Amino acid sequence: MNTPTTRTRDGADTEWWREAVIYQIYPRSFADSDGDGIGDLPGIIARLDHLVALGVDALWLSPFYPSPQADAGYDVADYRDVEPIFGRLADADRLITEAHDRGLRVVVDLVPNHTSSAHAWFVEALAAAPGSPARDRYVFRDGRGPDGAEPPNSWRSVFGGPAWTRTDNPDGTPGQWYLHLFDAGQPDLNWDNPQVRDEFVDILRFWLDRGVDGFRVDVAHGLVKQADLADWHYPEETTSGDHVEQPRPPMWDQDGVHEIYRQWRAVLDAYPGEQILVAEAWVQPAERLAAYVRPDEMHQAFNFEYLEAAWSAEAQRTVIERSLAAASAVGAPTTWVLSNHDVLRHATRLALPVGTPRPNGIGTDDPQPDTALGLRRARAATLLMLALPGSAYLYQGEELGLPEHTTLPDEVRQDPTWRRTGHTQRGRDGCRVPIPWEADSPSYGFGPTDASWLPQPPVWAEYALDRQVDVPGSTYEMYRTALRLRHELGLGGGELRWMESPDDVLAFRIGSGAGAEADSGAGSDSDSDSGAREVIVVTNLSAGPVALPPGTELVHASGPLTATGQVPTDVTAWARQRR
Ligand code: TEU
Repeated sequence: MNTPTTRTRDGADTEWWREAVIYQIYPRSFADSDGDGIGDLPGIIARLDHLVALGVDALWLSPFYPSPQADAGYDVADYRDVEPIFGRLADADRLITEAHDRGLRVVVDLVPNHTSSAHAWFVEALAAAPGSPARDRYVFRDGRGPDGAEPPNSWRSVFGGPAWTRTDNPDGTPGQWYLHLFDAGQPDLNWDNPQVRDEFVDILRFWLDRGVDGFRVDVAHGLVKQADLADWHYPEETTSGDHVEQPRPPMWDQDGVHEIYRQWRAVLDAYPGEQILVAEAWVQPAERLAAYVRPDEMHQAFNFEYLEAAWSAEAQRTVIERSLAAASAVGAPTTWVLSNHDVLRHATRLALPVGTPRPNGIGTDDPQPDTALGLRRARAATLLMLALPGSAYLYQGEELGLPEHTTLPDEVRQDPTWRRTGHTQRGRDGCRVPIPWEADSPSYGFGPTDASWLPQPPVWAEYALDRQVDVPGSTYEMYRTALRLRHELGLGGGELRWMESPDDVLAFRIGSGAGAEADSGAGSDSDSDSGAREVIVVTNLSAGPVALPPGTELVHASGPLTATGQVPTDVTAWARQRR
């Protein structure tokens, strides 16, 4: 196995990212310091101790850069500053310092596939003539048809509608079209243009110089397009890049992207410390995704195949095995993720009938998921995930067991998907609702006033952090204990070994170093006596309760065991060999 090496500030090879638990902060919705109803960087700083208490290793911040917010900040107008609604550049600096002071690493979001239409380059491109260098930084083309009135090709936006918008010439006549795989306010950059490449190297350095520990790379599979921009015939009903069909669509996962990441890796490696690149790439199968994390490219890639896996023992086992094999073939750590700002929260998703496709948002007139079932499965899924080797990503609010907001009034929806699909797909607002911190405060403690950019449902009081701290069995305390044990026992660096188990039950041993050798009686460290550093994980996806393996005792569980000490349906238990 080919293991890349990295250096820390003090010269040690810690490779923190191989087993890190990284917490995603969506700045609009985390904590609001000034009462305008939108979260901000000072708000995050004031809540950093929550992350320390929870026990994560790092945080990843979704974009906080100047932006018209056509796609909640994923439309960046200036990559080297802070959007005034989120604060100032000095706040970003302070956030990095304060996080570091608490032992937390900071990963920022880099959006290289597209800029905002308000970016100076795009404004310049619109004012420039067809064929000009300013236009060459983007993907401008003449339209098809007699008057160029048809889009240049058949591509569709991930958010619905055509992936092209026609421009007006300075004299008011219709002009060329520009490509946008997302919203019209997010024109795609032309990555064949050397200026674009130089600019992003410079942006990387700008944030590295400010002390960030890494970059989550947005739409990492989209930067390079097939040169001929060939038409693509979409299978029925497929407008998103989430599911890659065969043959590969001409706008996703082109081989040319890898050269870009090799260049970026060299930029990062020239800095002291261990900064990482994380690919947000909706690429399947796992082997194809693994190409993004070869030793000279990125460090990690989000494992969306895992996120999408059905809640069945077979699907879970298969995706775990495939993920581990694909990542280890290139010497990279596996990552695990169940929720983020783009998908239904897993406490709601897992309540949907097993095997149904993941809907893009849920609204009042849709069937309403069973909240209790969803939470029960979400807790079981989380405890399974946090025992797996590799790095795990958490999304703000999942540690409270937050469900999706499934009854948002349609008129408050802000995801461009809702508008661009002609009100057929509700989109992602339901997972972006501001976090409840205190049950009895205005906006549940999100900010000093009642203001909240998306309305919080009354049920948020039940989920508020202050209702869960020190409450045995609360979702928050379940996460906290799991993260503490995972850290103490080194589970993230452990080796997974499947055990015999009844049908529809997952069972495996996970242990680090000495503990993993416990079966053979090896292990000589003081705390490595037989099995002490090994956990036996049982996730019961069958219809009835199952016994823990003989000779084991319970360490942690996602829900109460039965009166006779069995693991009920939709519960994960962590046990250890009885001594
Ligand atoms: O998402 C990329 C992407 O293709 C999907 O996550 C997509 O947004 C989703 O499937 C729609 O259902 C990234 C960001 O995570 C997302 O928030 C941005 O909107 C998008 O890029 C554009 O920057």
